[in-house]
Amino acid sequence: MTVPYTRWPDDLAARYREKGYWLDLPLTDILERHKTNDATAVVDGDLVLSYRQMAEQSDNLAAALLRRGVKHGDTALVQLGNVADLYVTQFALFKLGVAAVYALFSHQRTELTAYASQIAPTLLIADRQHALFQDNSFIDTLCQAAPAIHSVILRNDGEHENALETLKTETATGYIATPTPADEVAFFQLSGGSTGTPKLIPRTHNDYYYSIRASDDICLINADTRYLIALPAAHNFAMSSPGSLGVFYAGGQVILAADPSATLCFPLIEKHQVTDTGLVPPAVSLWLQTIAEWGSNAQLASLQRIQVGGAKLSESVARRIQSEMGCQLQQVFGMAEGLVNYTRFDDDEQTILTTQGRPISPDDEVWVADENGHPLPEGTTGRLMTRGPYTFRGYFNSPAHNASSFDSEGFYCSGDLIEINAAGNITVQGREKDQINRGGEKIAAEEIENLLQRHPDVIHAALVSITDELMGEKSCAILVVSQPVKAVALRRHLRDLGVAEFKLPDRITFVDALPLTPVGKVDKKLLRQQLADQQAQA
Ligand code: AMP
Ligand code: DBH
Repeated sequence: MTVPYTRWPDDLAARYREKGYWLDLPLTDILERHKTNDATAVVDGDLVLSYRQMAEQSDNLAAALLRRGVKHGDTALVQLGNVADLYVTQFALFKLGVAAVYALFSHQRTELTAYASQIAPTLLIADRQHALFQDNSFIDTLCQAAPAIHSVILRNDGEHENALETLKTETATGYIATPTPADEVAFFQLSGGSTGTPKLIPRTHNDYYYSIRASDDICLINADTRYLIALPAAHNFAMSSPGSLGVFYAGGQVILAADPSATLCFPLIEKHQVTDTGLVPPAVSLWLQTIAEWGSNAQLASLQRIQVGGAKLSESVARRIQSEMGCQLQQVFGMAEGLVNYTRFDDDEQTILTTQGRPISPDDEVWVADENGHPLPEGTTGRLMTRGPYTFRGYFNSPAHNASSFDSEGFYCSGDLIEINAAGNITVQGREKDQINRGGEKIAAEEIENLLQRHPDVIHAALVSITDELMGEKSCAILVVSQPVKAVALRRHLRDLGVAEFKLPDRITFVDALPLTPVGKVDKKLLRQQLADQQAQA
């Protein structure tokens, strides 16, 4: 069975092929191009993997999974952190034609169960080093939620027949890859989302491969690139803008870091002579702070370019990058749903410092709509609407949500409020979707409100953003309770239900009743205003 998804209409698909965006090549081609290359592909701590080794290990893993009954057209749930095995696994699954969800390492029970129940995987690949997989109890729960799982492969699980380490080293003889056709789903990206259940984004080989090749041109990636991946490696930014796949396409080197802390990253940059990296704004601020404290940026001498995205970068921080880090800035405004905007390195300074750039492709159609879906004139702020050769056409199995996220011509409404200037550069002005952007990590308000409301003492819950100097935004839960309950107890309740730590409310406050709009919805604008007033007084 192939994974169902909403396709591009024939006329657009024909156009994307004609223009050379869609090459009808599977993503396995990225590795195929370099499979006999002995140059380093990935550095993961002491482990150094060449392209040849990555090609061999992914063949081995694919063949071993095939012997275990995993087959073309299946789906998989994978949770691996910033480790070389993530890439070996990804290429193995591309080769097998298995569409996977690559969950973030920060994801917990709630997220993994939600993904598994949506895609009904036959295969689970995870890491014993993750707290959830230290014993088998959660695996049993997952298998109940997703009874099709028949193979469980674990990393760091000793030396037995189902350990990832065993599978990737069992030599495959004569294995031949059978990726899904290039216009089929290669894998699922994760949406930051705004709904109770996390949504999945089907990405095809054709669309994703185009975004990667075109990103390489814009981001100046080549075989000499040494790219530090310090953000979650499975995130769309770190995977494709240009990310690991962009670096592999060009034959460069990926250097992995477990997190973006300066103490970890600066020595790695120096040791491996890193040339490029991608960061979220709070990480940039922390790097600048470290440079100021140490009075030196000498360890960053090899760093030529830094990409910043995931959340809005302030002009004041942007200005400091060139002078204090000694490298060029590229702003990136992207989304796992598709559309990615970059400032270009030859743009004027004002554009680089104050805009989030312009789309990758001449065929990215981006316009600004008012609340009724009508186009607004240039220079006015409104809703971002887009379609194009690598922007998805619908979330997986979500007809109701799709009906409200797309207009009748297939334009996706991202929920961002933007302005487009005369030169076509976009500035992100705000957001309409019910989401908190906590330094690039997205929190769907409804997901956390639902979980809070499962606490016996919570009657109503609203989650809204509060401004934070370092993170840009943090989250605040405003609760109506039936009897006094401590904030620690509520956080424990959320942890017990199992959600990513970054989704726990940073602040919790209590009110007698939530304010409502005239139509009876919770008035979040008013709540945000009230919290801002309180912050201003404090
Ligand atoms: P996600 O849904 O997790 O892929 O996150 C995509 C969203 O992140 C976008 O729709 C924006 O709201 C936000 N975003 C990404 N990059 C930027 C940026 N450079 N400036 C402001 N917001 C951004
Ligand atoms: O925030 C994002 O999702 C994002 C940011 C920069 C993204 O998906 C991307 C680049 O590709």
